[in-house]
Amino acid sequence: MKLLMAIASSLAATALALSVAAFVVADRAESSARGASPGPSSTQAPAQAQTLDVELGDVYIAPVQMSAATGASLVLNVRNTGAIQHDLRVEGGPGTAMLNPGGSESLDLGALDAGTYTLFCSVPGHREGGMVASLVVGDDEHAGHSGGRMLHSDEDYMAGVEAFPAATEGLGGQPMAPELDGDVKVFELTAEEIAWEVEPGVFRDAMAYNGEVPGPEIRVQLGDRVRVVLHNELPESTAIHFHGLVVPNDQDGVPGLTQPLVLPGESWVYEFDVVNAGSHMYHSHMNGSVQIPMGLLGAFIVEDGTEEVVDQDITMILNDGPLGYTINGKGFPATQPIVARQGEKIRIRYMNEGLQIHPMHLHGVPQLVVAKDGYPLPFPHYEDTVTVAPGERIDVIVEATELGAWAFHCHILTHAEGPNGMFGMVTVMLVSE
Ligand SMILES: [Cu+2]
Repeated sequence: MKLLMAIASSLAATALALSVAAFVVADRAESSARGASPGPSSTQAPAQAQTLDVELGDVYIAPVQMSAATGASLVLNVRNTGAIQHDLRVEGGPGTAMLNPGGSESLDLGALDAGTYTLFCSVPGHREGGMVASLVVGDDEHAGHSGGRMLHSDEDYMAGVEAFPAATEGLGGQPMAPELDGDVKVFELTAEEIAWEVEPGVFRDAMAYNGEVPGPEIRVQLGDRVRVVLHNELPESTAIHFHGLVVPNDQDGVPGLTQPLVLPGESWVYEFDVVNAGSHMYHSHMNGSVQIPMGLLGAFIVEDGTEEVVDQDITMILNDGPLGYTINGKGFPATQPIVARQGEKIRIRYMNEGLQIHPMHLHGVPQLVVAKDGYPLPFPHYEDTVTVAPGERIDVIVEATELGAWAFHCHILTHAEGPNGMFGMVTVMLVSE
């Protein structure tokens, strides 16, 4: 961070001031309730009921802005169109039950007092991930010129930018040196539940290998013999799948199909020759839609000596779910910047361990796409927005030719910015002389 600060202070031309000022997350929750209290109003005469259709997706609420009149009861017809559970709650008021995928519920709010109400999903991480909407009832004096739209907060926005890059506890994806057993490279991974600080002051229930999210980065050479020893300290069964690596069937890590369950307290040993190079991953293959989004994942990189020589080799693991929208386990402003000297060549290895696609847009310079799923492309090509689908790995080369602080973010904008500023999948490439 000191290095970044020094470089940042030398960038007089850039308007982006970086400091470690505290990021006031609490403000996010408070800026929209504005004293309105949910619940039926006894002073209103019954009138025609109003209904609004509300869709809960992964992870969004549609529409994001709703309006209703005073004096008539309001019913929200809520449907979960996503692939995971969601609910809809009125801040300080009632809410639906937890709805399974495809589930629906009519939420009768009665006749509400005039005001602006905040609606959100209470699944951990979903509100921060964008599942928040506003409901303006009547002629809300606070809605001002926005015509009922929730006004964004310049103060919160600037506080987030100024806090970047914010310090948090724990750093994921740290390089892991193997123990050697003869010629075999041995990696010990312990799966356990932890509390993980995703952004300053925000700790989420997570699952981690060796206490970090993503798990330690494994990097070996083509032809190596590798042993991975899994210790399961979770309260549930698990297993490790080596995603993208060509391994013997009985090392593929799918309980019931290629191996027994690894029960709580048990260990399991994987061992194989590494026969294909490139950017790969390891992750849980048990209760995967929960264990992987909660953090049981890591990079497994295989070098074969033919890689283009670069000044920096950066792994960017994208994830979404209970930890929010994260790059290498952190959400903005706790994401790590890329700090480069002008002219440096940087390899970025995108890996998507989440449930959604993430089009990663780097301002300033194009990205040369050189490999997909670990396999070099016969004809590398330029993109400025590189879409990474779940399970994919895409390698790009970026040349830091342009000076300045360049925003670098997912371009599904609800993964990157809300009324209270930037969050989630946002970082900065800082290029200095
Ligand atoms: Cu995204």
